[in-house]
Amino acid sequence: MKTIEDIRLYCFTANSLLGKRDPLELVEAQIMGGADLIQLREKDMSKKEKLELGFKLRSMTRKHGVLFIVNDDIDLALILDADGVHLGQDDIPIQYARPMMKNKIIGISTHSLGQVREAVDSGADYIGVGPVFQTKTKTDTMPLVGLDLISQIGPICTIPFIAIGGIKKNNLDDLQKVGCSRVAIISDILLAPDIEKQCQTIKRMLI
Ligand code: TZP
Ligand code: MG
Repeated sequence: MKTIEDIRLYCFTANSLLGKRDPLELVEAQIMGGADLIQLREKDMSKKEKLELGFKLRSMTRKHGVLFIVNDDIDLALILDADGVHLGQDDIPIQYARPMMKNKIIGISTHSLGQVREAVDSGADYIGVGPVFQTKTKTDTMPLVGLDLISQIGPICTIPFIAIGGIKKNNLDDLQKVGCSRVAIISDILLAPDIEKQCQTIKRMLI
């Protein structure tokens, strides 16, 4: 099983980009293409629907040795025996989440250097940083953080930091030039004509 240090390519369930496609097939294609982690992120499903999908994802990710993280919901993460939970700035604060999650992974979304420091100090296992670039996938985003913030994180951050928001095959080089080779990608993978191949290409570019 991978650890959070191994993460290069952080992937997602399809959420609003699903269309008529089978969510499990899309996840499997991402895993086959080299996804290191799958996050269950479904904003329009009920908890019961997320639970049902989550059980299938747990068994698929376990079979392939890929990490499985649940967005927002600590209760679902625990019921599903996920590897961890991902919390935003408006979700349950980490000091309340940690006693329940114990040694499991807690990831925190951050949008500024102050939030990065706070997340590291509070014992987060990794952080997401973004939105780096313009994105249509999440509409309630904070202002863009840009490559400038990413370039400042490396020197002060002792845990893995993962760039998110508008990350595409075509801007990976720019990100890597400012010291970030861990990326979370939704649309550039799930809207690609061949998801598995797109993951392979992106994974190969990440050093
Ligand atoms: N958090 C900040 S931006 C974003 C999330 C979940 C969406 C990223 O999606 P995409 O399609 O990779 O820009
Ligand atoms: Mg959240």
